Amino acid sequence: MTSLKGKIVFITGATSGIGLACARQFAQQGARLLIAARREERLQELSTELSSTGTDALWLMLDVRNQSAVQTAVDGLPEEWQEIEVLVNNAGLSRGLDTIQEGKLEDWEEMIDTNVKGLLYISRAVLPGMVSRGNGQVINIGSVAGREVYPKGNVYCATKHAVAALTTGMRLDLLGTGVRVTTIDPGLVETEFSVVRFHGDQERAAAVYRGLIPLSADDVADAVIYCATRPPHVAVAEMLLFPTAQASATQVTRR
Ligand code: NDP
Ligand code: 8X3
Repeated sequence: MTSLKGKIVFITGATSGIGLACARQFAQQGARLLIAARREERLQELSTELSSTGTDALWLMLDVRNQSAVQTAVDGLPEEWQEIEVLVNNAGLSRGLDTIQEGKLEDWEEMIDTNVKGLLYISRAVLPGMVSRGNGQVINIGSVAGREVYPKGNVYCATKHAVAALTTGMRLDLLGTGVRVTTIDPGLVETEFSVVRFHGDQERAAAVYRGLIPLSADDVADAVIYCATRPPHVAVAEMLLFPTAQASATQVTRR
C-alpha cells in the first residue's frame, strides 16, 4: 500500500455524495485536498471540517462547465498546491428519466456539458502538470450506465459511455508518462443523485432505493482509496461496483 500522506488530491463535486465521502476518506489518509464544486457554503463548511481535523484543504468554487474558469483556477493555484498527484473526476449528474422522443433539451445539455465536457476541461487543465512530473493518477467516476443502456437512460448513459471511452483514450495516450488512469463504475448509490435527476422530487428519488440496500457514498470512496493506494507499478484500470441486490443496470431485487 502506498501512503497518501502529504499528496495533493483534487476532487471535483466534493460538496455531496461520492465526492464528499472521498474528501473525508482522503483526509483520513493524510492527503492535502483541493475540493471543488459550485455550492460555496458547503465548500466552506467542508473546508472548516477538514481543517479542524488537521487536514490541509483549499476550496475552489468552480463550475466544471466553464472552461475558462477551470483553466484559470488550475493555472492560478498557489505554488504549494500545483503538484496534483490524484485527480478524482467525480462532478456529474443526471437530469430526467424520459424517452428520447420526450426528453428535455436543457436536461441533455446540462448532462453533456457537465459529465463529458466538464470532465474534459478539468483533465486538460491538470494532466500537463502530471505528465511533466512523470507521475499522477486520474480516477474517473463512471457508472454501470457507461457499460449498459437502460430504458429512458438514453442521454445520461451516453455521457457515461463517453466517460468510458475517454478513460480508455486517456490510458492509451498517457502510456509511458507514468500517469495512471482508472474508472470506477458504480451501480445504485444513495446520494443526492436521484433528487437531482428528478429535479428535487424527494419521494420519487427515495423510491429508487426502496426495498434494497444500495451502495453508500463511502462504499465507493473505499474503492477510490483502494485504487489510489496501489504501488506505483499497479494501475487498476476499471472497477464495477454493485450493491448485492443488483446484477445489472436493470436487474435488482427488492424485498
Ligand atoms: P450528488 O448529486 O450527491 O453529487 C454530485 C456532485 O457533483 C455535487 O458535489 C455537485 O456539487 C457536483 N456537481 C454537479 N454539477 C457540477 C458542476 N457543473 N460543476 C462542479 N460540480 C458539479 O451525486 P453522486 O455523488 O451520486 O454523483 C457523483 C458522481 O457519481 C457523478 O458523476 C455520477 O454520475 C456518478 N455516479 C453516481 C451513481 C449513483 O447512483 N449515485 C452511480 C454511478 C455513478 P455542486 O452542486 O455544489 O456543484
Ligand atoms: C448512476 C447509476 O443506474 O442510476 O450512474 O444510472 S444509474
